[in-house]
Amino acid sequence: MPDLILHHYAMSPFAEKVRAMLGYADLSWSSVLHPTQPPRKMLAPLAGEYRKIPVAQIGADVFCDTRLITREIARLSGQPRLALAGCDDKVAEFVSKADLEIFLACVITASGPKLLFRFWRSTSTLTVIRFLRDRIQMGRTATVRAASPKRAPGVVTAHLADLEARLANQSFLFGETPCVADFSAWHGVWFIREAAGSSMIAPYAKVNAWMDRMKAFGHGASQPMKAKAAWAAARDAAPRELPQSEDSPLLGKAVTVTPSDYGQVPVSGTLVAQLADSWVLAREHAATGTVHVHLPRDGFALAAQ
Ligand SMILES: N[C@@H](CCC(=O)N[C@@H](CS)C(=O)NCC(=O)O)C(=O)O
Repeated sequence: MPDLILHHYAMSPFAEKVRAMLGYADLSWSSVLHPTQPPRKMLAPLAGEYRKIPVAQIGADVFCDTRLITREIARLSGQPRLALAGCDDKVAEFVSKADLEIFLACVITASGPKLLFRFWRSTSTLTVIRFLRDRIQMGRTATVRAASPKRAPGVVTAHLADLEARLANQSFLFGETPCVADFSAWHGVWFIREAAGSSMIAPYAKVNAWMDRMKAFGHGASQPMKAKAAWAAARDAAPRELPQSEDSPLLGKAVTVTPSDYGQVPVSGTLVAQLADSWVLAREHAATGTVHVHLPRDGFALAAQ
């Protein structure tokens, strides 16, 4: 069985960032599909209350947020530049903008009747209604400010011009081989060109050619897996050994870790490690036994329960 299990859904841009990276890294993985909006009852025994997608699992370790998932792919593939820690500050700055401000502008720009029609064709009217209701509610409670529908296309065209300039003399955004930044930029433009079928990117020749190169990496070799088999994979494994934790008065205590941008549902558990880039919570469930849920520190808040 492959090491990595990805919990995702087809239309998720952040899941596409991970799928494309798995393709480039040439890793095989197991694919567990979940609904496009909560409740995600089959994911909860593993990731608790975490409400975003994707989530990755390696045995009894569960990784929330693509920053930690890409770190695991970099480790499994032996390609350090696929993780933020393996790149310089310029890459980190680019990724942080691409993964939030640009991503939201791409989604707002691409969302329209054509995308809704494609989504509706692949699902049901009820699912589309539930999805829209969920995302409107998520937008209302978000603390991060997304560009307005009027301003978002301008944010995207400025981003496309920036990508076009970066690609003038090189094949990928930060050199001749891809790094984590290419995958962070890929998922937003993938949503526009591939998921929504928009021609907005057509005038940008270098960006289109780069997108074709990114698309050619494929998604690696994946095999479908049922959620219950993923539970069993967690139950049959023990969480991996943790590195030395930093000191924290909350170690061993019941805590919550909550995203600070959107989808701010607190994830609960016992704090078992505070590491340089992440917090690790232990959780128990009859279906999975003990799992360790890894969440990034950057962009998340830790609190006593
Ligand atoms: N910072 C997160 C963002 C993930 C994210 O926003 N995912 C979207 C789907 S692409 C999401 O979860 N939307 C709400 C949902 O699916 O319930 C990451 O890097 O993984």
